[in-house]
Amino acid sequence: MQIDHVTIHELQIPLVSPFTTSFSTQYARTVVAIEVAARTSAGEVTGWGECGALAEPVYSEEYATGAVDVIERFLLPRLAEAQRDGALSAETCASHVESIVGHRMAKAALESAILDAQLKASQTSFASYLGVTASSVPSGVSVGIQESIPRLLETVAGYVDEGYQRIKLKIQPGWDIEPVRAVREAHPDVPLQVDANAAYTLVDSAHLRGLDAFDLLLIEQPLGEADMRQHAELARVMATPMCLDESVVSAEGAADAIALGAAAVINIKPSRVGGYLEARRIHDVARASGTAVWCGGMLETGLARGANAALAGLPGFTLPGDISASSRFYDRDLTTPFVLRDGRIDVPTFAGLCKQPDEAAIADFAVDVRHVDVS
Ligand code: OSB
Ligand code: MG
Repeated sequence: MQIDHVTIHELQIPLVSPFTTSFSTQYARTVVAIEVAARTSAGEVTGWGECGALAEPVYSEEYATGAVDVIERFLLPRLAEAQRDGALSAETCASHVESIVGHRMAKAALESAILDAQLKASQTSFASYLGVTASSVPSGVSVGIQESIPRLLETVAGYVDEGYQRIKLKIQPGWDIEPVRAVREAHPDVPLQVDANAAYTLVDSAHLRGLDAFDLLLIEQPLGEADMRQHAELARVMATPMCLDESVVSAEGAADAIALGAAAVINIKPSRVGGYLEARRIHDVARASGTAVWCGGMLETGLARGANAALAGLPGFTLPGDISASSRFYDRDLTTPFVLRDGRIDVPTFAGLCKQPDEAAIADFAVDVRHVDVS
């Protein structure tokens, strides 16, 4: 395929309720969406890709306007250069931008847009591209830190009533043992897990062991992003399975984490690891060693929620993902909404990676639009 124009949309979409984690409170989601206009043997197609970066570099080093800058200034010129020498494909995209260090979320957005265009041109769903035959995947929900335990119980009860099959509670020092105990007492059988987003240190080991009493599926990223060895040490003293999110950004890193005993489980977020192709490699590495994986999220809009559901249809995704309905985060999504059916999200059958965006929503939420010529 040949790409002539790329449009970088920066959007600001209100959240249905504030989402608080150990690193910040989000009131709206800043979304960078990439639109590529491609010429293929099947004619002209438009591909879309969503960037996982948040507005501020508080979850990882990347942030939305930084992603816009790196895409415009460094990634697109390399893509333009590469396509002068031959046709582009999603599978070669990463190699064209590998001289740029890091910026995986920016790279993932671009690769997604190209993959979307490529799959649309060949009339292929992302599920069939992956070899996924599942028609739906179980849906879990990530519950932010609340102002009080009664408020938390109300929120969790609402999600359980909606049919969510697994609850993930965000924790931080001062909001951990007691909220988890309260939810476990109210819902003795609900599959439950916690996510600390790197809020603790090894000094907290004895305290964190208190979570072992609540039959949790896993504890996600209790320690810092760079603390792989320390996670292995904590894993040795806790009964709750150790899961890494922030610390795993590549298939090589996943292999190291598994070998070190730092991860009994891996949260695979396509955006964090540079895209869906690397996400599949991590799945393959983990599956080969019997390590469970599940699909994490970055408050994706409808542009990326379906692709996450397709990815989660791969056989190694043995735990429910943070793939909730559009209504978990948005009153108005960028696409027709994803909905829960019996606690599950359908694996899309449409051609491509992204659901067709609602042009009016894209226009209404726009805060910045840039047109880049890459011909
Ligand atoms: O750590 O998994 C995380 C959202 C933003 C940044 C980091 C995380 C999250 C979530 C929400 O937990 C996952 C989702 O439902 O999209
Ligand atoms: Mg996490």
